[in-house]
Amino acid sequence: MEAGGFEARQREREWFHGLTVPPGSWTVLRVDGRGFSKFTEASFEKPFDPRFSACMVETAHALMAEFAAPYVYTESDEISVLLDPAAALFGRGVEKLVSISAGVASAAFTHAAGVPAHFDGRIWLGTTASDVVDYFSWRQADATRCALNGWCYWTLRKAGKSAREAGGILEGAGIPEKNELLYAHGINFTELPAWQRRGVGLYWETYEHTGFDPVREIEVAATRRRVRVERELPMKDEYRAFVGELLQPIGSGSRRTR
Ligand SMILES: Nc1nc2c(ncn2[C@@H]2O[C@H](COP(=O)(O)OP(=O)(O)O)[C@@H](O)[C@H]2O)c(=O)[nH]1
Ligand SMILES: [Mg+2]
Repeated sequence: MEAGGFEARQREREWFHGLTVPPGSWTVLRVDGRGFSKFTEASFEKPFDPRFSACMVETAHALMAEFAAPYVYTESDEISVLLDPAAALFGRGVEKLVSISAGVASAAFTHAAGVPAHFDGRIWLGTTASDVVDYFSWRQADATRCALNGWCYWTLRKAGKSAREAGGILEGAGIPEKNELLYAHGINFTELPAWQRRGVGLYWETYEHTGFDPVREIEVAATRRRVRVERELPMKDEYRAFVGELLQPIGSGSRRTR
């Protein structure tokens, strides 16, 4: 048997390796904690724990750095990482993007939390900036829905209801009933911390830095970039406008070249 042919046939069996994200498309990688309902019950406060949120934000940071992401959004146990359409990371390879995002998230979270945890990954594709606004608006609505459900469920559990009873009470209950349930237990949903109801956004902001040039012995002003962690995101139309504004310098013709 000819050795070169053998090699090529083995490579051919890496069947999905040629699968790529279409060039120029808007890509969001979303990672989600695997089995976190159970995992968080053992190590974190229910329904929300600032320590858990801090671990998620640290994980979001790591993903932002690895993928040079212009925007990263985290809610509950998931993180959405927006890629720059012009960047063509990892040759736009689907296997690479999915596995590296899940791998980075698992390592970063495990490091932050001190207990082993892992994430799955998937790819969302949009064709326009407006699709991306829809996407993040969709995830934020999910954050609000999960926060309301989580608060109701754990309020009932802490009031002595079993998992089955709490589930039964919430099944078929609408948003007003859920708000009233919380209110009856002294909780005003709209006054709960914004990060729980709206998620947390990470984006780049520029700031002026004054440094000292030791050669010329003068003070020099420089514009630098740093990551801003926004725990007080706006919601609904205001959030859409906020995301739209972040996308403007990316989506326009003036795409950054790397
Ligand atoms: N204790 C705790 N749990 C959280 C927190 N944020 C999210 N979770 C839990 O993470 C789980 C995420 O849901 P989902 O991904 O559908 O469940 P999974 O399939 O078990 O990972 C839910 O059970 C949430 O209650 C938090 O701040 N504290
Ligand atoms: Mg999960």
